[in-house]
Amino acid sequence: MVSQDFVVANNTSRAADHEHDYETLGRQLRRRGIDIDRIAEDVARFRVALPSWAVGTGGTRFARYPGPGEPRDVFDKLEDCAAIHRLTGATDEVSLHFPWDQPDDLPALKARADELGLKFAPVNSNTFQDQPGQEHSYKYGSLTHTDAAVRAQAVAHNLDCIRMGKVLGSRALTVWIGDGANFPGQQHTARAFERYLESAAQIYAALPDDWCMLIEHKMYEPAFYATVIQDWGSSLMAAQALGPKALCLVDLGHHAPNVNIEMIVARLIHAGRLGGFHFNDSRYGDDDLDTGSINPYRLFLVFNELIDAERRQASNPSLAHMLDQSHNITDPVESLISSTIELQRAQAQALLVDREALAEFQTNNDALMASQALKAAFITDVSPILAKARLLNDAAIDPLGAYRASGYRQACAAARPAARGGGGGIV
Ligand SMILES: [Mn+2]
Repeated sequence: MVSQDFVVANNTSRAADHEHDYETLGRQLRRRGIDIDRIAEDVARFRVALPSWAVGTGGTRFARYPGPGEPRDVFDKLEDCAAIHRLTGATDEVSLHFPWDQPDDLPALKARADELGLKFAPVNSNTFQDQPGQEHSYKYGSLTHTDAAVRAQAVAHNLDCIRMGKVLGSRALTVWIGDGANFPGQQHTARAFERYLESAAQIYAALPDDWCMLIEHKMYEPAFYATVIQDWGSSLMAAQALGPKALCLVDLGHHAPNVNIEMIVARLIHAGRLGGFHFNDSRYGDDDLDTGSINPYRLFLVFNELIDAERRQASNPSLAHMLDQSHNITDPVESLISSTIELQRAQAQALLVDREALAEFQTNNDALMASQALKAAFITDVSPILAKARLLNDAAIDPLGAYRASGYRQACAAARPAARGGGGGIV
């Protein structure tokens, strides 16, 4: 574990510089009519769930190169998540994936999470892989399969995920299916969607009152010609057909290159159906790169829509923020720490937008100054605000520096025997 005492000691040597930087930025922001403490308090309230599948090294379709001290099971994964939360103060929730994370003893897992101060975010079902001993194969689809017996098996797995999630205190089920076609003509496009709605309705009917179902769309892969839930339009149609507890989940990597994701976010908020995010970054496709590592401006623009909706008190359910990344060449703990920081950075920048001025520029069709209003917020170095937010949460001023100094990875490498390399780890 990374202990609280260690974090406090690590902060001591950085406190004076931090205070100085925070005061300097505070003076700057005061001139812009912004109270830095309010921004820091808002950022301190931000939470993002860690994906259990991302604390181990990911992989590509070609190979996986495991690192030292990888988690061996879901209990080790919780340890890593707790270490990340200790350093960031923003990640006390974990999103599990079944059956990957299915323990023999669910109450024991819940008890361990309680001990570590962790809660469970939406649980994820998996009908895009066959599991050992499974009666029917998902090779040609799951919830939309032409064979009713396969669809029933896929529905049953989702109901099982809800059952397990209830024991763990989760309140949502995320459903992503790889169903689709590789060839024109392979699948009846309309009927496949109808079968999806029929299967999803059975899952929806099993949701407890305080649960929601998050529908995750993805343009392609593994289906390379047509995917049944390929875009936000299909996702929204499904959500609206199912009922108010069905919401749309936006994974930033699941769109064509250059698609205007912030606009999708705005439209889903308009419909009251934005359920949450899988944050990551991408250059070409579903690259699952670290959040904010490729296109931080886009991330800022997404948060700009979220803050705008908040200020307008737009009617939309509260959002499930989750990371969904594949760490192939970095220490996954470090990637998750830095991704959390980038999310808070985007949030802080979006909180700095002068919305009154922006509204006026928009009304007057002053395109240049409107874009400058956004840029002024984006180019402000909000790092001292992020550090302050972490201090408010008893976390580290410099989480990455503290992590490297903690020797956590080395301790894990000693305690956890090396995982074998081998097959592709794409998830
Ligand atoms: Mn995802």
